[in-house]
Amino acid sequence: MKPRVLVSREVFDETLAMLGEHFDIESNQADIRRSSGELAAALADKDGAVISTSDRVDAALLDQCPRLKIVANVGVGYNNLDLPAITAHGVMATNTPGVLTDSVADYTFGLVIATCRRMTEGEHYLREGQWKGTYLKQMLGMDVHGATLGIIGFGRIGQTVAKRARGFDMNILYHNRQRLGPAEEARHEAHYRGKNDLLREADIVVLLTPYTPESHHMIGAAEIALMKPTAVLINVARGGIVDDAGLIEALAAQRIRGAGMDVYENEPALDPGFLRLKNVVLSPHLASASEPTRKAMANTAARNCIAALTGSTPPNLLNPEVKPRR
Ligand code: 8YV
Repeated sequence: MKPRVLVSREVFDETLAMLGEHFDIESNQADIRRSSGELAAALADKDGAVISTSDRVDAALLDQCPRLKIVANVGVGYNNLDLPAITAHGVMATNTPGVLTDSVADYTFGLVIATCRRMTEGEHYLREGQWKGTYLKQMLGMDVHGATLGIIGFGRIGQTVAKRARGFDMNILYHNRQRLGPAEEARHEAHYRGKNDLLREADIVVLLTPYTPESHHMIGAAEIALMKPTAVLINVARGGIVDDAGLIEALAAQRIRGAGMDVYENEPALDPGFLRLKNVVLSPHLASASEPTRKAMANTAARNCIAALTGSTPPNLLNPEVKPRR
């Protein structure tokens, strides 16, 4: 009997072909969204799952999936996984780090430029037929080159954003759970700051930290009040790291210049307050959405699943205390 694997959301044909060489696959190329109950039912007779970061895996689900040995996240962030519960059920969990780093760093810079230079605001203005010709003080923004960039969360993606920032002659500050060594800081031309000092000094604050109970509402009204009135905030990490209601209130009061958002609390049901604002760029969680990168993410998850169900240790195992078993 071939192991049975669920692919919870639409993937690329090549990913299904890769998995199909080893497993009986239940796919979802119609990309129908499942409730947690429907996901549990679909997983009840499965040995493995290739899932999206919007699929929640917790004890309640795992209790209904006695055969499950691996959950392979198609994404680097894994706040959708209750890792202690997954480990307690003897199930391996994996993610897809590295393959999306450059695409997310590119997109982050796109959001930085779009927010600082009011790019989408200008497009709406034009599309609404308001543009009557150019004039000197039209829709003035702030310069990105030479500005002070503050990166909160200085992992692979944060460091890659810093690499792009050096190309813009920016002064780079970073805050991270662990401070880097002097050689590493020198290599990235990045200066360590406590979170509040970074918020006070930066012209552009970029959030790239994992979403955990500790980082929940890491940026709320009090933190935004520390920022310069000319500063912008960019969230490409996870909804919930920012208190969206507090941010909306600050943007409406123009306590900071603007924000660029790719992730939201309760997404896709983001706070409608964002939609009434001009000084925010709104993106629907697209930071890794280049075709080569999304293919690499899906195929990486597939390889993790194949390794786990053929007795090897998956390359991106998040809970090494759980051993592969057939
Ligand atoms: C995912 C992401 O693409 O990797 C992550 O953690 O958030 C994105 O790259 C997104 O979750 C959609 O699948």
